[in-house]
Amino acid sequence: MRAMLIGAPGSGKGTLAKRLVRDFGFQHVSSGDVLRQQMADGTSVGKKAESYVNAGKLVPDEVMVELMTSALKTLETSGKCKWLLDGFPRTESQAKTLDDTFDLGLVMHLDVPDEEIIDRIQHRFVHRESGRVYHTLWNPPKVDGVDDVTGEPLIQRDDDKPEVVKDRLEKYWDLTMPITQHYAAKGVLSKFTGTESDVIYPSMKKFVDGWVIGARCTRE
Ligand code: G5P
Ligand code: MG
Repeated sequence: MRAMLIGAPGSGKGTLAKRLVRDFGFQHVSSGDVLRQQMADGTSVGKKAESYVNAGKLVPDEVMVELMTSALKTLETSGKCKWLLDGFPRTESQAKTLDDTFDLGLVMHLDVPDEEIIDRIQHRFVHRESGRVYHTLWNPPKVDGVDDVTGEPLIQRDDDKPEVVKDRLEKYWDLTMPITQHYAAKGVLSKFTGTESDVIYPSMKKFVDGWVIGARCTRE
């Protein structure tokens, strides 16, 4: 029951993960959310990561591997082995280290064109504390500029500035996209191509429905 979403920045990983959590009860583990929480808490990892994240650069592999495998081990120790990774692994080296610890049963590759992504990210606003994501036109908050749940102000991520988004997309194509081959070779990769999450999700849901029937956590 260990699954993963892989896709470019802004391809809709967080948006679709939310729906998969609602429909299948996955534990959502987003590396970006984990890092932003560390940064907000001012931990030593957060301080180390801040300059990389804000500049759209990848945080060093050894920091990410330690952070994410320890988050996953904590889940597994409490009996939760139905999880959905979002944003990790992002390099060949991260993927190999993850493989040494856990077997992923399903890797869903979101394939969304860069032009669509650049347009979306300009309209993205987030609630810093919870990570809730909005789009001013496609998924607006009930009240302009304010989080639906807490009523607190929404912000734009520092790494959503157009020049930083360009760098993030380059990193994706150079370092992350190639690792889909790693999962294709293992026979666990499925690709979902499109420009609208509302169109991608029904086929993704159907696919996960079929996968869940055959998948089992060893602890369940
Ligand atoms: P993150 O946080 O992992 P990214 O770059 O992977 O960041 P991001 O930006 O969070 O991904 P997403 O989750 O794929 O994007 O997309 P989303 O938020 O759901 O959707 C984007 C916007 O589009 C939202 O406003 C949403 O409402 C809207 N939207 C969704 N669907 C549609 C649609 O159909 N139509 C329209 N019009 N809009 C839609 O990582 C951040 C940083 O952390 C570090 C790096 O520095 C990274 O840059 N990091 C790592 N570094 C090293 N290794 C790792 N493993 C790392 N993980 C994170
Ligand atoms: Mg995200």
